[in-house]
Amino acid sequence: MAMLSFEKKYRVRGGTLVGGDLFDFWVGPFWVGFFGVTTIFFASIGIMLIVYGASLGPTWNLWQISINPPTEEYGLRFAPLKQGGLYQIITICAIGAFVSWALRQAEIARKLGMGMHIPWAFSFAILAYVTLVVFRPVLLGAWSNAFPYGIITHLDWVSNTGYQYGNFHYNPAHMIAITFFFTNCLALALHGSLILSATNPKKGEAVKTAEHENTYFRDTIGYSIGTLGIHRLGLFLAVSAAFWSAVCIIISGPLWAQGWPEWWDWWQRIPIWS
Ligand code: UQ2
Repeated sequence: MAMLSFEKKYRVRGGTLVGGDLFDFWVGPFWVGFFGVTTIFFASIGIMLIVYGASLGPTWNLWQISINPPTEEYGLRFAPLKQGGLYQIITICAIGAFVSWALRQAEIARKLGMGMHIPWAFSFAILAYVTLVVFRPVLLGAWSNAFPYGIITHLDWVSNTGYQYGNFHYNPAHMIAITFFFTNCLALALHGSLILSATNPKKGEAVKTAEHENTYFRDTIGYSIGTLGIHRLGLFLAVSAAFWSAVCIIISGPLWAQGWPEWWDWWQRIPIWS
């Protein structure tokens, strides 16, 4: 792969968190690093175990393949390989790969003298995943509460878990999470369309700058959040969506075991109504 002329300037030594300069080199365009090695390690084993699990049957239909967690009787113990043990090892590999990736991001950020915004933001995505497959199952006392690794089966899990609480849309934290997802979608639509419209003017015209971008929004809604501001807003909305997603599922069961519509009975019980 070709290296851009200015890229050499950024191929600097140092910034590693462990191992000194042991893995401080590049393979093609990719910086390796200790956590690059651990990412490849965990991801390779995890993927091979997924394929092995799929090979055990009963189907090769991509939509129907599923690696399932142990049944409830195994509680929080390790299960035999074919009774959910595979799922448990795959989950360890997944967390190992995700955390390795976050630390790789941190090392590269240090190497380039950047802030830690990227690894921190990614950590919220990891938090949401670990909440689903570790924290909540532990609080509920059985790994069986984790979601299965399959395209259709994980959708069925979401549906079943939602209906287990009557109507999940009445979960207040779920409401907040959804609102962040939708607002994030709006912000990215506004931002993406603004950037493309400014950088793709009519044939023969010069590319527009931030002055035009600011003016567009001041003229239409009387306010521009700014070029840095829109990215701060996007980061906040995305991280908040992941955070409240984790909250909405961790409280379902451990904190509230009835239907979510019933949770709102507190509103009917306010003394002021009587
Ligand atoms: C903006 C700006 C950008 C943008 C966008 C806006 C020049 C390139 C999209 C407009 C965004 C606003 C007004 C905030 C909207 C608020 C919510 C909660 C969606 O002003 O600066 O930079 O991309």
